[in-house]
Amino acid sequence: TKKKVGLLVMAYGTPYEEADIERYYTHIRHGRKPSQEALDDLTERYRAIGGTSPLAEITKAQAESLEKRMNEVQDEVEFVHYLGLKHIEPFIEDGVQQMAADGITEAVSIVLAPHYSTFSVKSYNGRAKESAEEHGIKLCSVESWYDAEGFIDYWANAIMEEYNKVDDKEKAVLVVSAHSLPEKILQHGDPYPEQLKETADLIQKKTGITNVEIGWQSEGNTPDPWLGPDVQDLTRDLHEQKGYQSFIYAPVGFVADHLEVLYDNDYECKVVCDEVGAAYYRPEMPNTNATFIDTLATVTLDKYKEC
Ligand code: FEC
Repeated sequence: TKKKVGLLVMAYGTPYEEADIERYYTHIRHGRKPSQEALDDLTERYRAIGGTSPLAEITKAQAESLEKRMNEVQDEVEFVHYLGLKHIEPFIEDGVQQMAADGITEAVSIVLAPHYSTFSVKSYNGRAKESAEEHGIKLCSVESWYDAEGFIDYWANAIMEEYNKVDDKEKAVLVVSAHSLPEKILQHGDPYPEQLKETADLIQKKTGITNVEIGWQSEGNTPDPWLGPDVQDLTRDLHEQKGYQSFIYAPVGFVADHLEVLYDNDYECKVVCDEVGAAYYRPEMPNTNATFIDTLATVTLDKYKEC
């Protein structure tokens, strides 16, 4: 029988039902309860996309497909996946503990977010490493995959499907975005903005689209400054200054249909497009697309082999 190797698939997590929203939001806020107003606002946004987010199901399906693919493309070991979520159970620590309980001694991990930042991937990987050490599991972690060929191919194809619907291409613009983070990350040389720029450049090369802009979205409700321009402001400014009539939004910092895309892009950005009389387009998210999953499998296997 083949050796079993743990595949820790880490992702953000989402409330499973409305009653989970408060504790989830409190966890995101490092244990500080949100105000009633903030909680109501978030609950309304979940209601606007159907009550809860499809993210829980999609993350599960992505992890299962990744395990399947990693066992199809090699037959030296058997990868067994464990979910490890950042803000709700099964938490990262729960996933690692389960691995240990199942007798796993060696594992590889990947975060379902392409760009490295001290605020996101570093904290996922740090928690995973600490738990793995506690349980005596040897763990190797993927740090980023924002430039993986198949990832760029996925987005180039998905974007072209929308771009081809646009008649006047000179008046169309592609807005490539990721989740905003507090500007203070820049003081310590965080690679996050540079990695987003590289993803955008690679997509630009692959698609040949000339009007490409970088934007930031979904920023938090805190007093400190966040990375900008925000995608909504950017939409207004580009329409005013360059006369763009069609906006194609590629939220490449995310990999699934969830609140930050279904609300922040499909509702909030669309409102601005409607306001200025421009057309709104948003390519499909990667979810369990085969090219995308195959790319994650390649990146994760490469990490495992060099480990
Ligand atoms: O349930 C869903 O469908 C949405 C899940 C979701 C994803 C996601 C991804 C990222 N976030 C990142 C950073 C921050 C920072 C704050 C913050 C706040 C929230 C709130 C919700 C939320 N995030 Fe999130 N994020 C998702 C959901 N996020 C809900 C709280 C209400 C709100 O602000 O809208 C600010 C925390 C604070 O207040 O101090 C910072 C980053 C990503 C992309 C990388 C990743 O997926 O890990 C970075 C999905």
